[in-house]
Amino acid sequence: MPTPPKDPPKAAQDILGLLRAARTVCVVGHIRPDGDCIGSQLGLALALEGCGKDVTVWNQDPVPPKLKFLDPDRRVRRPSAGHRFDVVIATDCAALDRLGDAARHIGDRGAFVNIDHHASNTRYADINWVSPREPSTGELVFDLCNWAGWKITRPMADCLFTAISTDTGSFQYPSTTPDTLHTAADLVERGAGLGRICEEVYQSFPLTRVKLLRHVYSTFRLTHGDRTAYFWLRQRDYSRAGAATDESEGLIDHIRAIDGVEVALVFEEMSDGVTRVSWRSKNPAVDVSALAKALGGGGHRAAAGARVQGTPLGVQRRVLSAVRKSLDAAR
Ligand SMILES: [Mn+2]
Repeated sequence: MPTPPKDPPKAAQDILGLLRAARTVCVVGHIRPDGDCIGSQLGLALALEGCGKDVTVWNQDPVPPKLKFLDPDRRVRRPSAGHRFDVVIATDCAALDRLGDAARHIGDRGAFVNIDHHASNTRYADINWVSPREPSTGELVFDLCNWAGWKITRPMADCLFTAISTDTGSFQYPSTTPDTLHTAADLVERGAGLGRICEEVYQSFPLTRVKLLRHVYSTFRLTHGDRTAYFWLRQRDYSRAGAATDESEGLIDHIRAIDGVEVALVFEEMSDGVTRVSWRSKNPAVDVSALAKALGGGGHRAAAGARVQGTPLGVQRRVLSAVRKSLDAAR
């Protein structure tokens, strides 16, 4: 059964007006793209190509191997200089700096549009359609297609289903709503290959990632009366596993899943002396996006991240003490 129609908010109406008049459109996404980012970028790009637009899809970082099946024609390219676009659309991107290199090459444009679901979104564009109630940007793109009357083809359905599935933890996170499930069902009816998608995204880990996981299981620590779990990923852990840095995505879920753990954390040593911190919260009273925001990052109540300057131990102390305060306040 199709999702009952909602009315487009003003921002979505404005976006549709802009797109109707546009000839050239660039769809940009965030650095270290995840399934929601790539799925939303490609789903929207295919929709726009379907109605005759000249579409460019840019991401500073490559499509992760497990998502390559969504982009057989290699539409996602590295940003480059010397382009002019009628409309530039950022999908799933909470802040301008998250666009990385792409931000430098989208200056020559008619209008800039921001379609996102992060509560921390800084509303950096000319038109900002930010809907934090949605568990994924993919659902916003789905709604946009329906309001526009664009046909959702099978490849688009694959992209949008992947976007929704990955950002809801396969429909497990509490952010998942009845609408999310209706939308997912609608996409499967339109041909989204549920089996193929799950096989590619969840059942095809490279051995190098499993070696990283072995590191996680053998080194994770519990603290705060076992309510907090965390681990470190240092440069040498990646080289020992032979893994690329983007293979750390999702490792945090393995410690998040421990019974009794309310907050899970990953500390990642970046090459530039910065520590990348990721938070997950299973306690609705612990808003990790607030903790991330205090350190210059952002995200959602249950999943957030920040890049923090300082010595590794110093960063760990600051972060864990803020988590402890938040857990104490949530009692
Ligand atoms: Mn997302």
